[in-house]
Amino acid sequence: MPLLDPERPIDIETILRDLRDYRPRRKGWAWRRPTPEGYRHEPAPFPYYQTSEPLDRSVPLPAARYFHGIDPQPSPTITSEIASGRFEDDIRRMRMVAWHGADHIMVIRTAGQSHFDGLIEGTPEGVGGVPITRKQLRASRKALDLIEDEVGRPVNLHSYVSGLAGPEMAVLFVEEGVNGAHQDPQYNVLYRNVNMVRSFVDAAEAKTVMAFGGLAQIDGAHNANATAREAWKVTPELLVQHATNSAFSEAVGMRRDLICLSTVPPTAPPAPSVRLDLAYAVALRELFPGFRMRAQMNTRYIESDTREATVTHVLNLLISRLTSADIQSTITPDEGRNVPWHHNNVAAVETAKQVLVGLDGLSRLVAPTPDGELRAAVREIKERAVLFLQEMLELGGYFQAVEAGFFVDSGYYPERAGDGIARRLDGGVGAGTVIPRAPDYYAPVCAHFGQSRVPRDLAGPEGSEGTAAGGTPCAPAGGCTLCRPELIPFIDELDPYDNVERRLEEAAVRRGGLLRPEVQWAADGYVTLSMFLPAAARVAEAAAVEIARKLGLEEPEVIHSRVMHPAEGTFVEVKGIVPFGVDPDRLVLADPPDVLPEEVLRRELVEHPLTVVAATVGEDEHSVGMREIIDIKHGGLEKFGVSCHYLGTSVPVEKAVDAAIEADAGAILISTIISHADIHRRQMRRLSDLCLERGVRDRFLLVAGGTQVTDEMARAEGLDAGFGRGTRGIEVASFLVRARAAREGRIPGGPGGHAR
Ligand code: Z98
Repeated sequence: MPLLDPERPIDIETILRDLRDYRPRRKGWAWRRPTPEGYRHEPAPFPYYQTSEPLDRSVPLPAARYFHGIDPQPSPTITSEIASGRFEDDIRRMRMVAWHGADHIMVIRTAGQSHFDGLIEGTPEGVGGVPITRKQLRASRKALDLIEDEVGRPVNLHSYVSGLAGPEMAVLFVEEGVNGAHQDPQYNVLYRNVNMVRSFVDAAEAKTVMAFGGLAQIDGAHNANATAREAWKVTPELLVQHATNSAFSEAVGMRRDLICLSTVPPTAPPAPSVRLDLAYAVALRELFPGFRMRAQMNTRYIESDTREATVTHVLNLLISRLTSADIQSTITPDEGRNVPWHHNNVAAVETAKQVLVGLDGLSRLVAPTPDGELRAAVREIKERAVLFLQEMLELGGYFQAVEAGFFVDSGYYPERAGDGIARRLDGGVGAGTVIPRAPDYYAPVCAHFGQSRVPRDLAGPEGSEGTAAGGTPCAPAGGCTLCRPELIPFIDELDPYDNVERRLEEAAVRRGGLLRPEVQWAADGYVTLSMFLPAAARVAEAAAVEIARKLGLEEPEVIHSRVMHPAEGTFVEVKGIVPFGVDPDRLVLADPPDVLPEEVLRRELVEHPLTVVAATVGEDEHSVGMREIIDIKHGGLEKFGVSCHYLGTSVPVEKAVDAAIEADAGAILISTIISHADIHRRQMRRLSDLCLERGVRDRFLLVAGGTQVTDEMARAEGLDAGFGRGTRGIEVASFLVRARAAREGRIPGGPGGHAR
């Protein structure tokens, strides 16, 4: 398959071509490869202690440009949850997040899929997630195989194996090279009201298949946190839920190092969250050695404020760094107000990367105190969890405890609020569907839980149980889809209307060859407007919608509002659809500013020092523009090593020339803002003439700046350059360094350097 071209969008048509014959090239979960302690991400000048191998291609954090463009990847796997409803759009999103450092793509499945008691085929559009089908998985895995090559790191694909069709999903996932899955029978019982017996029997089969395929498993304990009325109170129960799924998984044959506990910091500010969350995180890690930790974000308290959500996530990441995380989840900051948007997926991944790298080596500096408040809190949570388990046992076990409403009760165990989710042993979806296996039951497959007997007529000479003739349990039957992928039936689209080809056609029509904004689906047209209105919330929200409508946005809708003061005003964010596109071929593109790299400027100015004399000339009292060009504060000439003599405002041109001669300067910079009666032009001409009269024109570079000045104008008046509104110090510095070097027959930055 051809490699992706980093300069071009991924071609969905190519991904979809020949899917029938596509085979995933690897199976099972891939962890990041850690870098040794003290590793230097060259040319970074610092050692790192909790990072992993770098990417071949990536988008580094914004501030990386001050650090030689480095992009250290933190140690934990980073998740992005992808859920637009259309897998063809999600594939592009997967590529974007992979470039920002995500290597675990968790595809949220469409609402209600956990109630399907079988697999679905084709690629219908989803609601609140993507319908998980063979074609969708195969296309996603194929795209990720390409993306892996592009970024130079394995990227794991993940979805859900809970629900009524858990075992079928597990088989599908192994066949299609899916690398991880949520699997927790308690999730079925508590949140989907699937019968308990059915859920645990299914889980045994599903987990066996997942173990065979080397998938990482994530449990569902965090859901108790997300649904509880007072989330911090369910911490003892969370430990019990983790224990139940982990023990069951190991008993079925899963490897401990692929069993990931979904640990979620239970609280968020204004609760004193770090104090509460840290105790739970420490208790969990102490009780579950050898298991992996998947640090889920707190979603319970996310509303529509992306700033608030981000701060909660940063605090969650602090907990991860103070304890440990093998997989670091990210929830998008817009989770509470939209189906997450592309750029918010990226924002969440960047938040995780930024904070984890920023906190690199934290535990070398601070460690939780061995005694004191934290220990007492940890002990208390553990004790409550043990008491919870004991009472479960006294009652007869897990099923009885569920019947008695033990779970998701918002009392802090052993307190009870009586509001737990009670289910009946003989109730729920799928009740009564579990039947004992016949004594001669034979499952002709490589991975299967429990008893399976090869029929006599198929059995090899040396036995009739389990691994029979041919070495695998399925060999007597001619193999199974887990070991012989050519046996997998591939069913393409079943619905002539609701399928990916149709959607791609519709998107092409919507685009019409034009560029349109998008956040979720190709060319969906959505943009966000942010505004402050000096009115109370209700009025401000209504006004914001009206303003958006008048600006021409279709379907305007308030997605966030925040009171700044009950009477003084409200900040409102509105989303709406732009009803047009623009033709990219007809855009006039501004040339990027032609500046030298900062290190080249600095080197040049050390090797060839430069003094400039600067003044606001004529009868002009404006000083701010010139000061910004000179002062180090906002990146003026001083920052790069230019020595500047600023003479002040209303300086006669003669005085500027005298001062330059006296200081043996290399350049004279004049600022001239007032343009009445072309005075600015006359000042420029005066400077040029005076230097010529005195015979010093060749000694100085002559530069003018001001809001009405242009380069052409300055040159026409005899100067070497002119700079207008919005000029930055680095542009002037680059000009001075280049022009002087050119006069001296040198190239700044050395041969092959930056002569442009
Ligand atoms: C997460 N964003 O964990 P439905 N099985 C388990 C689950 O935890 C979940 C599902 C299935 C969160 C998502 N978890 C919450 C153990 C969901 C989902 O029924 O298709 O929604 O199953 O990343």
